[in-house]
Amino acid sequence: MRQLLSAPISTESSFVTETQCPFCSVQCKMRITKELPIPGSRRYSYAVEGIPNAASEGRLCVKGMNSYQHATSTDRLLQPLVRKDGQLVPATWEEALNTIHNKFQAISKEHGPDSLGVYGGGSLTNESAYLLGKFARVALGTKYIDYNGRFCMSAAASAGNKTFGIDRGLTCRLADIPLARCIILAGTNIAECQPTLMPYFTKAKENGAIIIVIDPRVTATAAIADIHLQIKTGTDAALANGMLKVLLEEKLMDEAFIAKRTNGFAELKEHLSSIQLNEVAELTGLNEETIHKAAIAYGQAETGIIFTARGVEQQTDGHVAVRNFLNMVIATGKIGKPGCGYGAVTGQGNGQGGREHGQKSDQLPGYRNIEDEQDRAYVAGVWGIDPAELPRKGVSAYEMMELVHQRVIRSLFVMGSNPVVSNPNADLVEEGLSGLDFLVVADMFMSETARMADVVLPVTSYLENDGTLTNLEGRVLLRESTISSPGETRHDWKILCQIAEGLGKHEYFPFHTAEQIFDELRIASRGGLADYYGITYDKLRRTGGVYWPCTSIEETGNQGIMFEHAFAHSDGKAIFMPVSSRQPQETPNEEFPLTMTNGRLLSHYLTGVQTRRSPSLAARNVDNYIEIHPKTAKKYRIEDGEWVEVTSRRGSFSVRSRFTDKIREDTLFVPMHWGGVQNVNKATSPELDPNCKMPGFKTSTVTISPLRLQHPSKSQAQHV
Ligand SMILES: Nc1nc2c(c(=O)[nH]1)N[C@H]1C(S)=C(S)[C@@H](COP(=O)(O)OP(=O)(O)OC[C@H]3O[C@@H](n4cnc5c(=O)[nH]c(N)nc54)[C@H](O)[C@@H]3O)O[C@H]1N2
Ligand SMILES: Nc1nc2c(c(=O)[nH]1)N[C@H]1C(S)=C(S)[C@@H](COP(=O)(O)OP(=O)(O)OC[C@H]3O[C@@H](n4cnc5c(=O)[nH]c(N)nc54)[C@H](O)[C@@H]3O)O[C@H]1N2
Ligand code: SF4
Ligand SMILES: [Mo]
Repeated sequence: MRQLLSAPISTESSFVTETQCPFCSVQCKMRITKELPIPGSRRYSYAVEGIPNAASEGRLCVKGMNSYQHATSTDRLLQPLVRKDGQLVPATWEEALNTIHNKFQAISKEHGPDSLGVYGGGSLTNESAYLLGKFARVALGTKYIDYNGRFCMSAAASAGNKTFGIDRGLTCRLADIPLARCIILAGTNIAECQPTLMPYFTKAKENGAIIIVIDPRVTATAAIADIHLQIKTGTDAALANGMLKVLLEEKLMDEAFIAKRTNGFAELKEHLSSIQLNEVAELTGLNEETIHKAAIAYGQAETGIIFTARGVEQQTDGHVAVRNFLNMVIATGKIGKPGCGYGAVTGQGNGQGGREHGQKSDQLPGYRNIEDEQDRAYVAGVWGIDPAELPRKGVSAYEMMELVHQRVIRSLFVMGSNPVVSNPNADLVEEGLSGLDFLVVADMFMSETARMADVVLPVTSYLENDGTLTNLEGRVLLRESTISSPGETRHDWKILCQIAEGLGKHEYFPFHTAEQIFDELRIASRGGLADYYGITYDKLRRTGGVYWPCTSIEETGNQGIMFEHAFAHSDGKAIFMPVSSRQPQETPNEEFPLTMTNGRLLSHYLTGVQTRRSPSLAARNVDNYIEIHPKTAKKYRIEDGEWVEVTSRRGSFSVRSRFTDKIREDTLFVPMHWGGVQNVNKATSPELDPNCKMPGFKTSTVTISPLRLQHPSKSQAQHV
């Protein structure tokens, strides 16, 4: 039998390759050099340097600098694994693929095609993401496909669609940031999450911009703020109402813009008459003067940009909270011109492209709508199938997990995600996944989800796989590989073609290169909102990146400022929406008196599967922790650095306490990068935003207690 992954991965003994960081949405370009072994040693040395490109301007953050480490780690999965007698054992590709074909066919025959589910991710290239959507609908014939981007971009994307008629992360260029005179950073921690973008903001500040940060914590980003609104978690919609009220009262709205370019202002104005600033202050835990000051700063500035990210969006009211910030943007006319706009700060490397081409349950490529007859007919035509064969819309990512739990979905195919850690209410998700008839996971590593699988498929990493990714600006970038695939790893898209072939669907998946898939994607997206038709690999090589929409080969692509003359709704106008200040959020009570939020650290990425395999990154934060204000800790008799059990209505996890006065006293913060007993998602809320099905990750009520039972300490003796 073959050896399991013990040998170092066998790529070239030395190389110089130009690639893109596999982590966040900036997609910094870099050059990695693997050098010949030092004489007498078996260890290679690697050098990493940033390559200037439009977004990163040659910068890299600590994650990018160390991203070669996981990709070249001996922990990489190098051959397929199949579960036999309860154990995952090495197998040939033939055996793994046969097992998948037989199981998928048997389950589909017995329970119908919708008993098969597909779960994708925003790290996949556009080519793999596109093919995954086609794979679900054409090869498996299931309506159940969704992806981790549901937890990431769905609130902002749905809000952008409703207000502007289109969703592209930034409506402006990064180059507009230094031109803005006021910048609002709402629930976004750029300094840790998109660190190479920070110089754009410091430049803006040097140019005299006022920076307003809205965050319950004094983050590294808040350190550059002129005004920090240290808001109560989950109350951003109310804050935006307060700011809108001030803008209206102080006559800082752009009446000409409102009249010419928007609809629905009368309703908003009427709604604002019921808003009282003192009530907003009460709800948000802020003081009236600071809200007033912040609104005036934004309203009086000649130019301005509002950014939102997951702090505002991962809430049960994420959609309407973003729409209320968009109300501010269009009420002041700060859009469609230099130094102005809105940015939903996209998360994953291909968080933008991954949400455009059909991984989402209700979407077809090019942002087409799976329930729209014309869209169905067009895509069915490109795919060579009868529109009637195309499944209808399925359900969102967490709802899929509920269907798994209810055994409506009997088999799941996971590509590019670690759902057992990243879903809310993780205990239920784990219980559901462990009851599946058949679980397939395609990954580079033995993630927590892969460990539960019946078949694990080893995939190539960003170093070895060609493809395009669309960064947070909406710029499509080509990432080409010169490195051969280690062991028996295969590209995601290749695996999809091979499974489809075994299911008798070869004619729909005849691809030999990523470029061939992209060429089909171009046609499938043609005429859609996210039109990639005019983008080719050749053009990407020549230009270094092209913004979508790009509708013809001759065109250079939208240059980055959107909505200069019209919005994307049929009448060209943006739409206001009145938003209530009192949104249904989990509220503290006697049993669960504290509000817990969560988020990210500089050195780890998402569920940590990759960054924990990078020794330089892992060493920076070995274990998870909970940020707690010392005054709150005192009330719960918790000491700095001791183990704490955190319990919500869903479940419990345990982490060490970390005292900080940089957080609100009524709020706790836990990083999201750990699984197992340290997984914050054992306690997070699975309540979904009704508009976009985003879970309310960022607001959960909990109680905390020190975990001292096994190790009685002196302090415990004093307290108990
Ligand atoms: N280092 C690192 N970088 C990453 C990632 C990573 O895992 N690690 N992940 C990438 C991905 S996929 C994503 S989606 C992005 C996420 O990027 P961000 O959204 O910036 O990251 P988070 O830390 O989740 O949340 C941002 C901030 O929201 C605050 N917050 C919490 N609750 C509230 C609230 O109710 N209101 C407001 N206004 N703020 C609140 C938190 O305190 C936190 O500082 O980062 C990307 N970049
Ligand atoms: N509590 C809480 N939970 C959250 C969030 C939060 O802020 N708080 N944020 C949510 C957000 S915004 C996100 S984006 C999700 C992310 O949640 P996940 O999708 O679970 O995140 P990752 O850890 O990136 O998991 C990706 C997996 O795919 C593998 N992988 C990476 N690249 C590839 C590839 O190219 N192909 C294949 N086949 N596999 C690959 C990695 O090794 C890893 O195992 O988490 C969500 N969960
Ligand atoms: S993590 Fe993001 S900011 Fe850091 S190097 Fe990678 S792409 Fe750039
Ligand atoms: Mo994300």
